[in-house]
Amino acid sequence: MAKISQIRRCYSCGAVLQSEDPTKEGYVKKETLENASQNFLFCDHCFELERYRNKSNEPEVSEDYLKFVMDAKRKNALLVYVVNLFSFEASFSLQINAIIQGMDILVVGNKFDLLPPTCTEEDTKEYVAHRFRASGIKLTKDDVVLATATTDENAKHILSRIYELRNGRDVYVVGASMSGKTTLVQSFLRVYSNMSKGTISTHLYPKTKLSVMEIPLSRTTSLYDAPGLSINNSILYNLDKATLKQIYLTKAVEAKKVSLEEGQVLCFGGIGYIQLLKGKKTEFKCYFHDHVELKKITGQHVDEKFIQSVLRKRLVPSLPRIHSGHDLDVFEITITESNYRDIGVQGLGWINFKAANQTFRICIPKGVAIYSSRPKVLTK
Ligand SMILES: Nc1nc2c(ncn2[C@@H]2O[C@H](COP(=O)(O)OP(=O)(O)OP(=O)(O)O)[C@@H](O)[C@H]2O)c(=O)[nH]1
Ligand SMILES: [Mg+2]
Repeated sequence: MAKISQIRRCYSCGAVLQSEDPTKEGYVKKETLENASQNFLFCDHCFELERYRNKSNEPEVSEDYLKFVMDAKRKNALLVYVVNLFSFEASFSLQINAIIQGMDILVVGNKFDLLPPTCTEEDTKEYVAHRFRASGIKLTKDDVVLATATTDENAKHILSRIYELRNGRDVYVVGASMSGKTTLVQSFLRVYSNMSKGTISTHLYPKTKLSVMEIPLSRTTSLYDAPGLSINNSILYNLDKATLKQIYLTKAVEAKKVSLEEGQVLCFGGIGYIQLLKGKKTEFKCYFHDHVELKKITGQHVDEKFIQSVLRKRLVPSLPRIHSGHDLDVFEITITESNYRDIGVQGLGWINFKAANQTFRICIPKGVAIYSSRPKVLTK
């Protein structure tokens, strides 16, 4: 009688897995191979590279942008750091944060209109300050102001805070691309057109290719608005124009409830998914654009089922550039505490749940960042 056994391959490099020779490709420890019940299995080499590349991707920083921020530091300028409240958690660059340590910073939490109306201003400011502290910048909620820059509602208040804090110094507006810096600066110009008698100009920032808008504040000082930090680790950067338009949030996000049992997968359209690898049935509140289809996949081989659904364009939106599991980054997160937590995908949205020692696996397009944080929207 013939005994047939399936030969398994490394999910990442595709090498046939073996436990005999650690010097040859596809080596994986015997016990890992024997005990692996999951669909994904990595050889030890890829396991180190992929799974423990647990540090989520940071945005790319250009030399020009570094120069812009270093100049702000050298001039002891006031930094106005604008974040997009819907998704900014993975937008920090350690390199930039190292430079801006110790500078005077006013954080503008912009796009407040995109958060659910239940979010209070005080809680949101505290959340933003906490995210800055988590990324190494010591701020309190008093260093944060909120804005909806598309209306002029808070422009006067923010501008007077800037004048108070700048104390005769230059002002540099920084933050990720699309966070609303230029919209904010334009709202300043509308509410207070006499910022200076000088002429507003757009020119290349010295020794860079950055096109900056310079607004004179006095005879010798200015406010500078440059194109922001790259969002190459955001899902928004990875979408074609039509899909981007489809899922780009323009009104307050609403929570949708979905629950997962162990092993089940929740797809964020054809963009990625989260799987409850280990843990009790968990209820999620999902904060995504209405057009991101939230669909469950159950049973075996969920990864293969996901890829097939994407290829057949059964999930909305479906990303054209996912052809196989190799186009996805895989992360695992175990949450040990027993509080409410968020897990988010940069630019796309987040889920909120009661943590109870669950382990999650998250698959998203290569290069996109994920994050885990305390809840942005508190459960009241
Ligand atoms: N819903 C909402 N949209 C906003 C808000 N502020 C800006 N936007 C939109 O966000 C997009 C980006 O705004 P910009 O002001 O160009 O962003 P930026 O930070 O200057 O971007 P870069 O110059 O690329 O770094 C635009 O479509 C704005 O209309 C806001 O408060 N709420
Ligand atoms: Mg701009």
